[in-house]
Amino acid sequence: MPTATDLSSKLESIGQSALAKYLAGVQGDAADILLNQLNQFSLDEIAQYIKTYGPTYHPTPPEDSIAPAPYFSISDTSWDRATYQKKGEELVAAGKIACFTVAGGQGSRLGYDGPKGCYPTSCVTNKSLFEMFAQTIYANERKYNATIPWYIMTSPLNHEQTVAFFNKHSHFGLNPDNIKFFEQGVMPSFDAATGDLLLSDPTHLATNPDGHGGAYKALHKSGALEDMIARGIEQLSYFQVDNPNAKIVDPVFLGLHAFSPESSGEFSSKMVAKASWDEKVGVFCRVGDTLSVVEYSDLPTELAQMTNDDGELMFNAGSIAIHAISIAFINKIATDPSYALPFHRAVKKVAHFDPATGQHVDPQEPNAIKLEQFVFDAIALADRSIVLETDRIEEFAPVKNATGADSIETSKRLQSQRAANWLAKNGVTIPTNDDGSVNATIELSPLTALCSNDLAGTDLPDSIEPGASIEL
Ligand code: UD2
Repeated sequence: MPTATDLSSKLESIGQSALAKYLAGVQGDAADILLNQLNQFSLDEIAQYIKTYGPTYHPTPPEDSIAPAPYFSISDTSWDRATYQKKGEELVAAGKIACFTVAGGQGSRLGYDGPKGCYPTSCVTNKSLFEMFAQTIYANERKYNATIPWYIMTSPLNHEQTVAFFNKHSHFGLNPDNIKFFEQGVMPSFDAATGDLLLSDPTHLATNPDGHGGAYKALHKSGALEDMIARGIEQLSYFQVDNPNAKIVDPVFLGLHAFSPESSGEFSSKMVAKASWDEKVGVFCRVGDTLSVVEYSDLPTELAQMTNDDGELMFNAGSIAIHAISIAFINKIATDPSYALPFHRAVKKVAHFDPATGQHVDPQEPNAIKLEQFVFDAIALADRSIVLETDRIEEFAPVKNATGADSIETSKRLQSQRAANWLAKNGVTIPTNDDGSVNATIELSPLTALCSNDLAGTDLPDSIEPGASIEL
């Protein structure tokens, strides 16, 4: 392992003089801790990232034309939904599907001091997001008489708390052997003005999780991919920790992804029609010849607002961050350098220790660059990637913010609305407000039903009382 002297001269040679000088003067355990951390990174790669994304960063304007992406429309009857559903069900029943949740984010917008998956979210009983997903997996295992392993990506910021939460709740009744937690990687944060690597304290570099796109490497490095291969898993059902309505085992989607001639079975996605031009979701677009997600912050306003003759948004395919990804494709992205994903750059406030003054600095303005990879950038590397439209209320109730749009309040309303829709389809009279919204709070456990059809023949009330709060 390189010594402090080796690393000091290496840092000097890549233009990190301040850190090189500091490292040369650090002694004992403190030096060991810092050395250990530095040795986890390739300093040549870091130097390259700082050169590309640091103080002299020049974004290259996109040269390719942008057009709306094609997708399998929810109202299109020209493709055989029933056949794909059957094929998808066969995959699940054969034990070839695993669930994969990305849960490494900080959840800072929600203002919750813990892993987001632990957040009380169900609309009547306040089950955590993790419990809702666990019960959904359990119910699917029961329905298909199959094991559905669950892989959960955490980050160094929340790994221990996440594992402890599952232990405390006895894995919500799932077999612990079938739940695998692994940590995503981190990237060093660096000063936006100087490109200097930052220290979070006297013995640690300041780092940030490397984005959900870090999942590919982390799946490989942690042994999770190997575990999937040993279990005969072929496809992953990918979803974010913040969406309690995600249909995390969807045979139609999995069948279409794996068997449609229009898909190479590598990476597929789901979309909903955007609620408004400025909704904060990425948009599926065709950039040049390639299908891509253009993040909301990158889509020019004039394109986002463009409408067709019927007044509908042209760029309406909003990403709900649900994907199907093949194990073979993940392996390729993780191990083949020609499949490397790009980095996205964000300028953020990063508190740090100044080695020159020995002072802790709490910046008032954004001062540092954080680099992240995005999972959906792999779409461009797939041979043929498809997008399936789905219904917003059925599948998208994100919990992002403490209040306002995409908050716990809007999520609970959507969960309740979905439950009401399922009950109404099965003959239950639902009380409504003047604006048509449900005048009750209704929680339907995944153990009761995974879709409205599951309610057929079950014992249901004739009607729900106005204003009731009810769990079924
Ligand atoms: C994401 C999508 C957006 C849209 C929306 C739907 C991105 C960049 N944007 O927006 O286009 O689809 O979701 O809800 O994804 N995470 C990690 N590790 C990380 C960073 C994030 O695991 O290093 C997880 C995080 O725990 C969460 C998910 O990724 O489950 C989304 O992260 P976000 O909250 O940063 O993305 P958001 O809501 O801005």
